[in-house]
Amino acid sequence: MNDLGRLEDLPADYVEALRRLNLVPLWPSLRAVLPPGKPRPNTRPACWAYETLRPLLLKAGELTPIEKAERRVLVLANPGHGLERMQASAAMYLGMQLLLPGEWAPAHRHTPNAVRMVVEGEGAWTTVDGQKCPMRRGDLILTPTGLWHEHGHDGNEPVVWLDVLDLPLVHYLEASYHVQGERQAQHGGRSGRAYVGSGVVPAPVFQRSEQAYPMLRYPWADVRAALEALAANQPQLESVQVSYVNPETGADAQNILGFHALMLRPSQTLRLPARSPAMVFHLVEGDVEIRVEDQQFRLRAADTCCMPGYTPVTLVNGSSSAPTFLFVADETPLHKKLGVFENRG
Ligand code: GTQ
Repeated sequence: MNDLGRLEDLPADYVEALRRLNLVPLWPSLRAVLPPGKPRPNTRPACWAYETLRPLLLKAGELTPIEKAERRVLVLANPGHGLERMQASAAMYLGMQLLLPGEWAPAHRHTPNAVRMVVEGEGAWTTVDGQKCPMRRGDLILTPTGLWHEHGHDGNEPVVWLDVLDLPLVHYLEASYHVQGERQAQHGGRSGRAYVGSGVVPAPVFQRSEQAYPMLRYPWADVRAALEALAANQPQLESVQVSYVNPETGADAQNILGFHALMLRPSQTLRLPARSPAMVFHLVEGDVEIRVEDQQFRLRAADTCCMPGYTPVTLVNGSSSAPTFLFVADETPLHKKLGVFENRG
């Protein structure tokens, strides 16, 4: 590879004359924006242990009333991007949100898409577009772009969930904003259990739903049962995985980020190929070692980690007797829509 001219190689008055006209020479920066062979991601492998984060999140509950926070969240910020940028990867934002008994996080809607993966506690709910979605460990609740949402809590213990948003991307696009709203009237709306039978969808008078997001809540009990059934039915299947989809169309549940659940059989080692999108893993149940490049991360229940794209990742179930269950978020729908998706094996 030939060396390209540097900025310092140019006369200072020439560079200054360019700058005054808002002009920049490409060649000193060409390799930075188009590196050879593969990208140089800022996203680093990073892991957040729930045990270390939890007391600090509960402390936030003492320090900052919900009225002063609106959303009481500690952001899982990837140091490779700089913490103040609050991003886990190029397109993904992760936050751990705390709601205490009796609290209410007021209604708003915004352009970024969000999902909640419930981590701990009982009694909280999110109302999305008028549908009250109860929150239990492992449930996935969608808050797609533009839909009103608010969080409330009728229980008596702290509730914590993981927020996954495409906020860094939408912010980068200069398309991120929110609108405050009134407390929503709760209506039946989409029936929470309407899509429980796989292969059939409700069709009143043979009219299928035309809603863009017909299913908002994916109970963990159903997802876990689907994984166990898949593993039992296909003993040779290496990657026991399901994807969260729109049950009317089979397309990804949301437009930009993809969501999946994965089961590792006892003692299983699963090598995931190097693909262009970054990935997030959240351990719902079990024990896993994640190997990436020359690093290893040991995840216990409720731990979360982030991995850059273009990098193979190996998952090892640390238990020889029990399965391990992971929730996975990634940037695959975005990469596929943009035509930059790659699987390098
Ligand atoms: O719960 O609506 O972590 O608006 C960041 C922004 C959560 C939310 C976040 C949000 C929310």
